[in-house]
Amino acid sequence: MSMQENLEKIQREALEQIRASEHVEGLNDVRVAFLGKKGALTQVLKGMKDVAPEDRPKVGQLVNDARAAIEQAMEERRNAFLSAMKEEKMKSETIDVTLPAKKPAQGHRHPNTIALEEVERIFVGMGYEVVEGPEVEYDLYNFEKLNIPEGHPAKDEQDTFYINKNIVLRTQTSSVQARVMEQGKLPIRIISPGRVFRSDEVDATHSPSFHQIEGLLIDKNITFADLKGTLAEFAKQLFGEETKVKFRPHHFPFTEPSAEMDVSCFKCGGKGCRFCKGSGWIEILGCGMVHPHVLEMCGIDPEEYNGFAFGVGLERIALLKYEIDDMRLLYENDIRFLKQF
Ligand code: 2U9
Repeated sequence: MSMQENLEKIQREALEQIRASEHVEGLNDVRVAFLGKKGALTQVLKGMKDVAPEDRPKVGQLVNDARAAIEQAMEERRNAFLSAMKEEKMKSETIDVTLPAKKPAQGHRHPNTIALEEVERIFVGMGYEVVEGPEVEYDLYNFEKLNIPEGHPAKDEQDTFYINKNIVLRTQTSSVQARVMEQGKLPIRIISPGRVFRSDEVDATHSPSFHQIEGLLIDKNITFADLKGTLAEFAKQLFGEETKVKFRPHHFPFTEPSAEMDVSCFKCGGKGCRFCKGSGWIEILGCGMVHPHVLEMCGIDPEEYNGFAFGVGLERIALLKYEIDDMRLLYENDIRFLKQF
């Protein structure tokens, strides 16, 4: 086989393999096989020393032509691959602007927050101010000034988290109100919402940390009728205009007389159902006339001023309003639960 025939054969084979290659990497193999250091065409060049000197320019020219033809074919095939890949990419990344947009996930207020804002709205509407205070509190404000002295059974009952002998995690937000009374600006009309702590085991109705809203009104000539009127109005705004209230005598160290208030069941209207356990009434809050000794200890003259106070559990309101049967749902923050509100 002449040198020329050999070159033609190499070129034919190379072009054939280029046509048959299916991707850019395949082309690279062809380049190595023909144009590489040990490639077929390179071998021919190495054989030039055996070619007669007068034939060398011609053979050289033929080798160069073959190389150029192979390189050009490779370049064309490569470009074809690249534009096919580009087209594929464009197709897969196409955005269909006619598709309906996805809604961004929207946050929801926690049921506790909704209930709190509702209670605040009602009392602010009656002229009350919202006051907050420290969660870590002196024994003095949490117990002493609220008529719960050392050794008082209420102090043992409420299993308290002690920071040290004199400092506790507050068990009630009354401590805030004791602080406000001490400041001596009268009259007082406040509610104090906030987190409180009791060393309770977790179950469907208990938690070591929950929320309270306590209210306090101090002025001249306040009577139990004022307390009843205020809390009856609160109940109506919270549970509906037709809501009735009932007061049962109770005992708290910081109020005298004291009572618990029930509301007529807003599910059955008082007839008795599963929700109110057949009684027609639902217990909702504790209240009473502020004990004269508490007024005295907070620097207010009980001969001149008196008032009423009440306390309500925020979780209790949220559970009732939304008919939730387990308090733990309010603390777990499961998004599937929260997004229902
Ligand atoms: C001062 C004087 C008296 C606040 C009151 C209650 C009755 C009461 C409980 C309801 C459920 C707490 O969340 S709960 O466990 N509270 O029953 N709280 S009277 O009395 C005060 C407050 C401040 C200076």
